[in-house]
Amino acid sequence: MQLSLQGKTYVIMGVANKRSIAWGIARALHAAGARLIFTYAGERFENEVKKLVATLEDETALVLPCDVTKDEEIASCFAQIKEQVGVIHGVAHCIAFANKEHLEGEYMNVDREGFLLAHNISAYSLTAVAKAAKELMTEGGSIVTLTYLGGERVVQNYNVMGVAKASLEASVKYLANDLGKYGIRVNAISAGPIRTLSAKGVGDFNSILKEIEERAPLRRTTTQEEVGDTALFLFSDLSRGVTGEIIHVDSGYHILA
Ligand code: NDP
Ligand code: N5H
Repeated sequence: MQLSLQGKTYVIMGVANKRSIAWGIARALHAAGARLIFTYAGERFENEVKKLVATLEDETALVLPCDVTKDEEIASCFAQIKEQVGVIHGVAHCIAFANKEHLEGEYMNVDREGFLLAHNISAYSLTAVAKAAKELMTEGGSIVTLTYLGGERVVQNYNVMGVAKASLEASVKYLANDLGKYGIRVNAISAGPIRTLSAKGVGDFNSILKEIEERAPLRRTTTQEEVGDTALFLFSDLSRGVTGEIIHVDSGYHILA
């Protein structure tokens, strides 16, 4: 059994720039010989994504719009993929959003609209995407999403995103149960903090990283490459017995009190 993904096709959702975790996953899958399809939310990052994808020098790569708040966009995105590629073998869901003002201070200050927005984009979207992807995953496959420790425990400032990640993690388990009979596995990677565009503007991100360097069992922060390699394992047959799992790729930080 090998880690080669030659002859397999994966949809990568959530590349904003070269720091994106989704891009770390894309590089690992590309190196293993996979064909990749990229989706982006808004025109804001379309050019950035296209520029990055061009660096892979793979003429078979596709770049399509898919704002996950729009059912019709999810439907047309996967319809286009079906038309142009046919069968897919997996999806990397690397998408989350909450209003900035709800990522500081007390959790309970979130309003109904902000709560629903965070849950819509960061949790419900996995279920909507899994349902659309299932139709193209006729040879079975693997769906991978990204979560964070703040979905299991209270982490200062993570707030409504922590509640949304708890919902995402429960969705992983229910989807794994629904999709197992079709040979489709569903897992999450709980990544340690990585400096990405989403993490930008987080006041004390430096001190969060410093605490990990000082206290995490491996005494270093998490890299995009580490997450990419674990995703590669989850997309390959080496993980064929693993589903409904939340794998921590965080230098072991989650085991600490
Ligand atoms: P990025 O900012 O690079 O990626 C976030 C992505 O979410 C962007 O590509 C953005 O797309 C996408 N997105 C937001 N709204 C929508 C939407 N409506 N439809 C489709 N896509 C949307 O940050 P990360 O790489 O850090 O984040 C990826 C995932 O990793 C997230 O789920 C995050 O919670 C998780 N994670 C991150 C950690 C970290 O420390 N960085 C730690 C643990 C988990 P666009 O740019 O096109 O708007
Ligand atoms: C405990 C922390 C620090 C608090 C930070 C919370 C981060 C939450 C993640 C969400 C996804 C950030 C977010 O929605 C930011 C937006 O309000 C503003 N940013 C944008 O619109 C940019 C341009 C686009 C590209 O971003 C998105 N998401 O579309 C958590 C950290 C230690 C770890 C961390 C950063 C976790 C995580 O889930 O990302």
